[in-house]
Amino acid sequence: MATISNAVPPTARTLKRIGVWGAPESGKTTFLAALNVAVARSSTDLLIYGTDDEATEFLAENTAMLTSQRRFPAATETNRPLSWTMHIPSQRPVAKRFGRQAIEPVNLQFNIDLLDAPGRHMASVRLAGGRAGEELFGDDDPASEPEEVIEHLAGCDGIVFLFDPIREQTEGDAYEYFQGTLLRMAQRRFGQGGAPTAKLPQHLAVCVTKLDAPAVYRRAKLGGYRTFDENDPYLFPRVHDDSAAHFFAELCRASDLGNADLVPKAISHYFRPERVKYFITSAIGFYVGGGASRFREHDYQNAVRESDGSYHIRGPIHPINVVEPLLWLAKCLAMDQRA
Ligand SMILES: Nc1nc2c(ncn2[C@@H]2O[C@H](COP(=O)(O)OP(=O)(O)OP(=O)(O)O)[C@@H](O)[C@H]2O)c(=O)[nH]1
Ligand SMILES: [Mg+2]
Repeated sequence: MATISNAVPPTARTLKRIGVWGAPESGKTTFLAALNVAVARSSTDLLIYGTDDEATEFLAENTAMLTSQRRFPAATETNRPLSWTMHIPSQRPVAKRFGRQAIEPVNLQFNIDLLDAPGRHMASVRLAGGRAGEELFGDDDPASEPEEVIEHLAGCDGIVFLFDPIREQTEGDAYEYFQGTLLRMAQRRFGQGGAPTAKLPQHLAVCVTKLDAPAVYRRAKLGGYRTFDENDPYLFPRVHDDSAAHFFAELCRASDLGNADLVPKAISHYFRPERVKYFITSAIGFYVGGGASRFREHDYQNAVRESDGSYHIRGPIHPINVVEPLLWLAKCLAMDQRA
């Protein structure tokens, strides 16, 4: 039986690589940019900082962009490696004498090496119709940026996969981007001789983005997925982790244009089920302002479209499930290290 130890928490350092994967405009850069705010708003005692100037600059610049300028980051033009450290209070099981186990508190110092890459680098191989992937992968240049992305993802311990239901409705290309990357990762892992049942080793946090967008929020509400946490002073709507996988599958099935319904199948074919978890997220969260102190059903949109087609953010950002996928990955990877 496990007992709680009273020892002073030791610090466990781990160097892990986390990849962020998603189609263009799926929200990768905004998700990372919102992380700083998500950490600051978290009820857990977390800390995040860059381990070099580039990573610190990214956090500082993009946090200011979202919070002061109230604009979204620009589309990513080129691969940008980012190296951060997160401090996470956690617990780990330790073996005691006589075959007993104890749970001990531990401060995880989690070094995250990320690559923020343009989504177009994750396109499929030689797509029909001259889409982005054709010219990008055409010469198979190993030094090219798309190759660097695949190389990075294949070598990651954990992956945050972002699925944007809005883009899927207009472009219908989520599966295209998903399977292009997946096949190349599998090729690197298994080569020519992989067993048919072999799975990729990574932990995968599947994150549906833009819950705050009306098309996604309405579907969550009408489908009965919406919940409220009574401990949340803002009473923001969420989708509980237990039903996140169902909601994700429903959004994938709802795609009239593309083949997104194949994405959940592909996930279960390529990844171990116990290493996959689903999160319904929003980097900017819902609007609270104009004298209101909590979420209001009739005025929740935080991203509004301007006449030039760009979006601006109306009020403070309240990221939803942005830090949680990383916390989950950190915990899984800390356990793995122990094994
Ligand atoms: N409503 C809403 N829109 C978002 C959110 N996050 C991103 N967006 C929108 O999605 C657009 C693209 O976001 P990015 O973060 O640049 O997406 P990306 O995946 O990094 O795109 P590339 O770098 O081009 O691959 C933004 O300009 C916003 O319009 C969100 O949390 N809510
Ligand atoms: Mg980007």
